[in-house]
Amino acid sequence: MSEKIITPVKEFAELLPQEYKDLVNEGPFFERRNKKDLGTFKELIDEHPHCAGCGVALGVRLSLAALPTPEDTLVIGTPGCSFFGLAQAAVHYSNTAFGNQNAVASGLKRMLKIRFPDQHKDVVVMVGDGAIADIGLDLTLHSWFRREKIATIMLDNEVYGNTGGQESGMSKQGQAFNMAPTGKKFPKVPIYDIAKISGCVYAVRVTVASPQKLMRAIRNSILIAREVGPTYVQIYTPCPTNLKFPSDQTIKVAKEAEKDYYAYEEFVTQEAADYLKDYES
Ligand SMILES: Cc1ncc(C[n+]2csc(CCOP(=O)(O)OP(=O)(O)O)c2C)c(N)n1
Ligand code: SF4
Ligand SMILES: [Mg+2]
Repeated sequence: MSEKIITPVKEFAELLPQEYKDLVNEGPFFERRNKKDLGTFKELIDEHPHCAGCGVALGVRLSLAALPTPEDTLVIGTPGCSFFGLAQAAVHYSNTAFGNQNAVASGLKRMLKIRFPDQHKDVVVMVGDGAIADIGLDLTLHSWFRREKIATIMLDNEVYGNTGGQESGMSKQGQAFNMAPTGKKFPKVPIYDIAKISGCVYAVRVTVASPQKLMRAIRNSILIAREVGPTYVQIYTPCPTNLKFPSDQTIKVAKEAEKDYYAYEEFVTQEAADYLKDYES
């Protein structure tokens, strides 16, 4: 992407709300950003519609701030709470029919490779747990089996948040919701473990309570997907509205989960580790 592409034509620029002018003028483009830079640049408009204390919104913000080259990144989303924020972020974004994200991302990645053979164009799927573990499971797995060079990021709030609280394959056993009041009868679907045996060359499980690790995982997953193969990052992004905890407790809930079933884990093949070492040196 060139600066020309993100700069609106004069007539249109005058009509844009200030929030969008800020995305253009103070967005993340062309400069390397990090966690410490959050709040000093504009990666998402302030009036995004996530609930107060939303773990998904935090996961989206940290992931966007960790993109190695936002100007050359295409984020693919699907219905779910994450797409509220993503659709209003300073990044190229395309939505898909629910669950189709990895199929659409595969096609776009191949098309971008043909159109820009000498440049890296990163295609990054950023969607909810229901989109990956339930309705889009077959398309996700087949993109990994085919070794498509895309990064897949799950924002795991352990529920269908966007539609008012239905049980997801990633919900915890025993957890009850507004629209699933009797409690879940089986454990979380082990997508992280499935990723490791389905073709992913790099996989990480992390929570929003560890922003440094999270951002490193996002960056690594995107760099490795450029050359080596599919990658997967699963982020625990607790939802105060549906899990019914106070909205100022999100980090505490994530921290507690880290001590229990959401401890940090990383899987990397030798080929991916060597690639990363060469890239950094
Ligand atoms: C084909 C299709 N089925 C169902 C829906 C309705 N729908 C929209 S979002 C959603 C659940 C999203 O859950 P998840 O992927 O976990 O994301 P979250 O909202 O929790 O972030 C559902 C079932 C839809 N839009 N399209
Ligand atoms: S329902 Fe949950 S995941 Fe969705 S915006 Fe609200 S807090 Fe975030
Ligand atoms: Mg969800």
